[in-house]
Amino acid sequence: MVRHPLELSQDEALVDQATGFDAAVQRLRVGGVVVLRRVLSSEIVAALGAAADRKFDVMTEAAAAGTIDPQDRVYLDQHAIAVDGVSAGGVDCRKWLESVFSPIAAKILGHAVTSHMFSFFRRVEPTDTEDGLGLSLPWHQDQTILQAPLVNLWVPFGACGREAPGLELVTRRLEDRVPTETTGANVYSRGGLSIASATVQQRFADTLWCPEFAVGDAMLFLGSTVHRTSVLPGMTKRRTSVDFRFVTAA
Ligand SMILES: O=C(O)CCC(=O)C(=O)O
Repeated sequence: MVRHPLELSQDEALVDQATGFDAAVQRLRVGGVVVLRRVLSSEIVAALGAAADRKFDVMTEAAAAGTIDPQDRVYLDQHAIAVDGVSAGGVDCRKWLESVFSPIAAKILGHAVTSHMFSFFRRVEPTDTEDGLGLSLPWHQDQTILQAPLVNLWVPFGACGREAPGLELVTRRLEDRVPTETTGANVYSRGGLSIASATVQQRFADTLWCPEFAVGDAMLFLGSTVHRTSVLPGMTKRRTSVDFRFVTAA
């Protein structure tokens, strides 16, 4: 596979090495996104995935029993569950993700960081389409939704981008809010949070990137980076992943 300029190889990507850390920060500053190849061990990724699956099971049972919290129900209907309260091997997932990746986010945001409650484990099926159930997220900027600068850490728990849905991104660092539209197509566009595909094509067609991911890869992108779920024809597998947001600490 040809290497994209906004990715770091396994050796470079080790976030506890000064060189990998600086290179990741540099790529984020230039292109708004960096993919860190094989930065997490397969054991850790499997533990995170199993922890997410357990909480999906608990939430699904609670929904069936009518005991689920109404907000959790809204998330579950979007195939998402909050990262809060999930542990893997006795370790709190939120704290663990913070401990590994917050130095990069802090450097980008120029301040100590914490994770935002708007952080989710997500299951995306190849049958999730923008015009149908609305579970694949349309073009958007996270910053428009949270109304604050942030860095998104996105980690899939299995290979994706080829057989399972991935993510498509604009590989340009943007400072401004890209205009949004309000349509009835899905939960994002109903709230006026989605960016029209025509706008993305007009302004950013030459910068679009749909990375393929292997187990252990992680991606970081800025709150201003325009992105969407990528469901391509011929995909057959479900993807489970975490999208985790770093914001400045109070
Ligand atoms: O995982 C996905 O398909 C969408 C995630 C996303 O858009 C986000 O993390 O903001």
